[in-house]
Amino acid sequence: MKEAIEQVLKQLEELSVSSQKDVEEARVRFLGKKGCVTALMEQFRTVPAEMKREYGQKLNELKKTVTARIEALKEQAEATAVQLAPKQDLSMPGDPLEPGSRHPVSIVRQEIVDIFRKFGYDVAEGPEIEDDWHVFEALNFPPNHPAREMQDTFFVSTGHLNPLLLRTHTSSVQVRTMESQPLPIRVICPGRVFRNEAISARAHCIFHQVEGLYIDKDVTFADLKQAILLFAREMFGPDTEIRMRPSYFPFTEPSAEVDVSCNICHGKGCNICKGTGWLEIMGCGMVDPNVLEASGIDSKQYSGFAFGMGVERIAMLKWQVNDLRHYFENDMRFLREFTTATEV
Ligand code: 2U9
Repeated sequence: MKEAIEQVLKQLEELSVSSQKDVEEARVRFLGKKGCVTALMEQFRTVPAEMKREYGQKLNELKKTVTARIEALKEQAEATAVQLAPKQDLSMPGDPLEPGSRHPVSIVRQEIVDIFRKFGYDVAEGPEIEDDWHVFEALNFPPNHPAREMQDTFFVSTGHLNPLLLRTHTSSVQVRTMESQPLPIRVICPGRVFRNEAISARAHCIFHQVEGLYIDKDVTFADLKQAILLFAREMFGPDTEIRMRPSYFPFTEPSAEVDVSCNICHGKGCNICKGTGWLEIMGCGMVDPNVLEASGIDSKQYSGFAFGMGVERIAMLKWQVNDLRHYFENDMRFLREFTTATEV
């Protein structure tokens, strides 16, 4: 066995390889399943017990030496291969970069924000992770309102006195504005909101809202109607009409749902407006006095209106998209439809 080990070392010394292929062949010859080092390892079983220690050490050393030499040869061959590789042609044109485009939800949110900025509204943003006060309590939600349940709202932490949750509407930003800004207030709050809903063509657990709030002395429902009519005409065209239907929200009284006249069939009835001639676009109302008082505003002196709309819903109406999920899947075939020269 001693001679056999020396024989292998001699072969290793004489080894002269240059290409990566040669190195691989040498590796197989020495260390492969049928290689000479592997064969010696197998022979080790037949070595008499009293010599096992000495030969065991020698064989281990041999394997280490061979492995190190093969590794070194491999590195050398790789370096040579790189040197010999044809040089890159630096004058070649680069890979084309496909310009990105704005997401349709972002385009519509910006359009809504721009319209209200033109009317003199400020824009405010706030945290997506909120506390119970800013999302529910300050907005006059009764203690047992279903939105406060785990099934409807995502709670981040429930263990302590002031649980944190993902905001279910951007109204929390208006609450923060009322708490920190001087009156009068005229603000819109765009942002992402979260609700524990099953995902379908008409609902998603994440979506975007733009909400607005106007508080001053003598603000009336007539002011609200006029602001929304002007917004609807900017957004959907100058011939647009609106109608309001009574509704209920904990934070406004009275409350209403707003429809715009269908800009597809102009009131004749089509499958977009389901034959009614009207499309629902938002909710609104006069801010409940309890909500003003909760943020320290004197409801005897001040009044206000508020409104809220889902950005995806407006975008669906604008582009006649029939499934909300398209806005979240980032399928390039869908997103490319919104690549226009002005939006890039
Ligand atoms: C404060 C006071 C009142 C915001 C309002 C609505 C009506 C409304 C929905 C539209 C579709 C939410 O995205 S949606 O599901 N919103 O109908 N939102 S009034 O009222 C407020 C907000 C803040 C301090």
